Amino acid sequence: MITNIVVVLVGIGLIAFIIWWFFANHEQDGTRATQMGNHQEIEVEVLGGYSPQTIVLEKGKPATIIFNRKDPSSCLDQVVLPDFGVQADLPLGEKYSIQIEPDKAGEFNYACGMNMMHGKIRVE
Ligand SMILES: [Cu+2]
Repeated sequence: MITNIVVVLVGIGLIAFIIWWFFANHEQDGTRATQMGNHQEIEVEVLGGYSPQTIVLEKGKPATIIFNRKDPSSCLDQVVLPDFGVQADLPLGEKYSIQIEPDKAGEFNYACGMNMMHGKIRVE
């Protein structure tokens, strides 16, 4: 009986920790693209999701996002950036660059082909 209660409490603790971890990650400010004159560039690792989850681009400067797909799951074999009219197949184990023109400030979500994994682009 006591053992059961302990197991339940440990379970609740673990779940609370996972939820906290999940939301803590979401609150990150985002990673800024590297500025190279009139161009900017940032790499996003594709492994169980998108990392960094939020990338920050400077408005009005052409940007290259380099997706580095390390995840063999077919869930992540496609990336869709609806606000930028991009839909791309990501080769496994290779870097794949897409070019976008972030000419509007704001937050833009992108996702895998099934809309299950999400990343965010903040333009400022
Ligand atoms: Cu998916």
